[in-house]
Amino acid sequence: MKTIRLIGIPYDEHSSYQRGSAWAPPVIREALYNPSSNMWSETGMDVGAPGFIFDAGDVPVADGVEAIAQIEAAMLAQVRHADPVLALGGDHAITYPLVRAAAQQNPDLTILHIDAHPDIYDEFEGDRFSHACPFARIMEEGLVKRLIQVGIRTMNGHCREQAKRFGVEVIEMKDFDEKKLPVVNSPVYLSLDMDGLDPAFAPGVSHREPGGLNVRQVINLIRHIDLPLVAADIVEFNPRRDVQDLTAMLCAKFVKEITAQMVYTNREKK
Ligand SMILES: [Mn+2]
Repeated sequence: MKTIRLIGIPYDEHSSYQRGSAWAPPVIREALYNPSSNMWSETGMDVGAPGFIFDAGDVPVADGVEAIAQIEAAMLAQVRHADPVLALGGDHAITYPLVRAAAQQNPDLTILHIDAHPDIYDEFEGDRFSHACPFARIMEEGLVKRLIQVGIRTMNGHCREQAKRFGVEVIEMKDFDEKKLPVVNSPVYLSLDMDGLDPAFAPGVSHREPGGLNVRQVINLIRHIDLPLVAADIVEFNPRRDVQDLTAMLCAKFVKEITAQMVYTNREKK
């Protein structure tokens, strides 16, 4: 059985509106081990049992130009073990270096990206590494085979052009159909932006965008991945905006469900 490597990336320097997601990793860990719940995934796996999760701790990231390279190096050190890696952000800017590293181990990745926002601006407020830009950098470099975005509800003209230019498969929230979930045909990187959920379920985000996914729909999207889920991130949880730990507990639930899906989809088949 594969052990899932958990790393925290406490980094939010490229947030455009509000900082605070750098505080998330220790808050998510605390929620994960909160005695109000248990460590069982809904699939019937006790992901708290020995051998399921190896916690590699938080990556020290300095502010400034070296940060992106530091995050990539830290992720590379994890993916080299050939075990699935789950990264806790941090803002969405971390996904670019995380995918750069994951792609070195897995050249044909499909990214399943759950978000209110396409995060595909060429640049945002003069910042090409903004949390609004990671998927432009990923697609420019041809790091992945496919990018599938789900839950999007903030498309503007520029981002629509960018999506077309890069051949992104965008499932806007207005068109989301639970009976037609995206089908993948290569190993998967899951990028879960907590603002993809409706703010009623996940208020602890910087950019609250009404009209989003519910918790069950996101779990079903995770459960629908039937090829190896090799890496994932949970980003944009901002503890400063949370209400009564609702979003912290939700992140913890996703850690459990993603871990279980990683174990299941990377199992050795007889
Ligand atoms: Mn977002």
